[in-house]
Amino acid sequence: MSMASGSEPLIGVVMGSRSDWDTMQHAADTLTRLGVPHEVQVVSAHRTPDLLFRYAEQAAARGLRAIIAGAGGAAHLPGMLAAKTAVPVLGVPVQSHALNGMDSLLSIVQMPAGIPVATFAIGKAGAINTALFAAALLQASHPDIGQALAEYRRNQTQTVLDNADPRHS
Ligand code: RP5
Repeated sequence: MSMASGSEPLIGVVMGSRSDWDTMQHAADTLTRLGVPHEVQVVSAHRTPDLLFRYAEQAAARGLRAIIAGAGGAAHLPGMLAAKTAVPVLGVPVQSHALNGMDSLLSIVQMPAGIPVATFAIGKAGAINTALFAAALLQASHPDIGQALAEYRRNQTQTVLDNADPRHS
């Protein structure tokens, strides 16, 4: 497991395969940019089910406040984590080759009533937004993260305003 941004992790970033990292690195990078302590690990619902159960069972006691989980295809990781922990799970549908991520999206979003997974957009946009959402969840208890989030949004707005003419780069 790899740690980032200093102190004990508040957010877990997990993914079903190393092949998901191209997408999930955007969640981790955004958390780093916002100064959110997090960890990163491959946890596969199908290939390492016992690890998945352990990860979910220990998440709350280890101090995780949310788990960002990305998976593609038969994307059971977010739902199974949510089934085993009350720590909020934010799901990222990874864009699959065969079905372009529609399979991932539907696997993650169509949870039965009683076991929620907050499901985000397919791919990079979803990965970034899970990190921003996690930061928003943390800001009440961590004002520094709230300030970083506000600055992120200010910068984003300014970038658009500074580049309003699409004919010029
Ligand atoms: C899922 O299967 C993973 O989340 C990944 O998106 C997909 C393919 O995995 P690999 O065959 O690339 O390891 O479990």
